[in-house]
Amino acid sequence: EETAERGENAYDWQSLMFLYNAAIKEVRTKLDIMNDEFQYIHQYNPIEYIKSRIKTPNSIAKKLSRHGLENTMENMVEHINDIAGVRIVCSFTSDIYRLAEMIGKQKEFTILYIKDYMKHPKESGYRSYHMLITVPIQTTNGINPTKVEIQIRTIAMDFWASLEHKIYYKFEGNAPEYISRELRDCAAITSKLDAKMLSLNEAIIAEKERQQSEEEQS
Ligand code: 0O2
Repeated sequence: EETAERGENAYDWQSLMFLYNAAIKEVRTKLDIMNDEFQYIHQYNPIEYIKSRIKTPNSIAKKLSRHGLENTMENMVEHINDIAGVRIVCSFTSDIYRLAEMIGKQKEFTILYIKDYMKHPKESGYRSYHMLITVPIQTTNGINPTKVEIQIRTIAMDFWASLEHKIYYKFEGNAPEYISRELRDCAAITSKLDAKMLSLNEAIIAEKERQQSEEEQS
């Protein structure tokens, strides 16, 4: 029965995945252009790298069941907001808000919501800036607003999140308290590292400006 159901819905599944893939392409291109503009204004590239992925059917099913929802295509489209995911890894915490502002100004993007886990870190220690947007995808059937979750983080935040994700998955959410505590400690360390790197960068910029004005005066 399950196979028959999947067969009937194969076309829908494929066209949905086509939309999510197209949406990722649109977002990545816009971000590339934004990075170039940023280079032009601030003389450096804030984006270290961009990763994108389509959530696997298995991971979608798991998330639906975590939310107590039946594994249907309707529930998936309605409730799973990160089927198309784009992750922007940048240099400094200040870049995150600059990039978020630039993304917010994109006319083609509609911002559905923002979750600022930098201002309000999660219980786990997770920090990141999430934006849920829709991008219009034009097909022969018309315009399809398609959801993409954009996560913006520093390298340090990404380092922590990637490792925490791996460790925590081994316990399927039931990690012993001392491990969760240690992970929260690590999050605090990465947060300190981000703050130090940011102030170091600011000091370097100030020093460069001082040297330049000295050169101009002599
Ligand atoms: P994966 O494998 O990364 O795709 P939720 O509350 O999670 O059920 P929602 O609304 O999507 O639903 O939550 P949120 O917090 O806006 O975004 C969830 C995503 O953020 C996760 O996706 C992770 O990518 C990331 N994330 C959130 N919290 C943590 C955390 O504590 N540790 C790590 N490493 N990542 C986190 P998925 O689907 O859970 O996982």
